[in-house]
Amino acid sequence: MIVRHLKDILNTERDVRTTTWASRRLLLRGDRMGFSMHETTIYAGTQTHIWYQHHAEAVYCVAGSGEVELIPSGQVFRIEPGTLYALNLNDRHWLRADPGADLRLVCTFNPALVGDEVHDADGVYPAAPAEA
Ligand code: 9YT
Repeated sequence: MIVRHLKDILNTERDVRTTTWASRRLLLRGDRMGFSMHETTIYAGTQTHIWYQHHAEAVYCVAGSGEVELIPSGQVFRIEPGTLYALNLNDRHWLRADPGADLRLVCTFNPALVGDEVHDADGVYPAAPAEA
C-alpha cells in the first residue's frame, strides 16, 4: 500500500511549479496505479492555456473558484468547490482562477504523468516515454 501526505511532497521533485500553478504529484507512473493524481493550485487571478493531446485529465475542485473557456467555441464553464470537469476530448481551453483566492484542484491523468511535465508553448504535455 502507498500512503503519502502532501507535506511530504512540498519542495521535493514531486512539487512542480510554473508562473501560474503548482502541482503536487501524489501519484506518478512509477507508482504503477495506471493514472497519476495531483493536488494542483492555480494561482489567483491567472489564466493558463492547456491542450492535453496525449492525456485524459479529470479535475475536481475543492476550494476557490474560476472558469474553463473552451477554444475555439468560447463556451465557459464555472468552477467552484464540488465541480468536476473531465477533458475526455483532448479539449483545448483556458483555465482561469478568479482573483482573490487560489483555485485548488485534485487532478488525475491517464496515462499517468512521469513526474516533471510542464506545458509546452501550445499547452501540451509530451507523450509518455515507453515504459522501461
Ligand atoms: C487543471 C490543470 O490541468 N492544471 C495544470 C496543472 C496540471 N493539473 C498538473 O500537472 O497537475
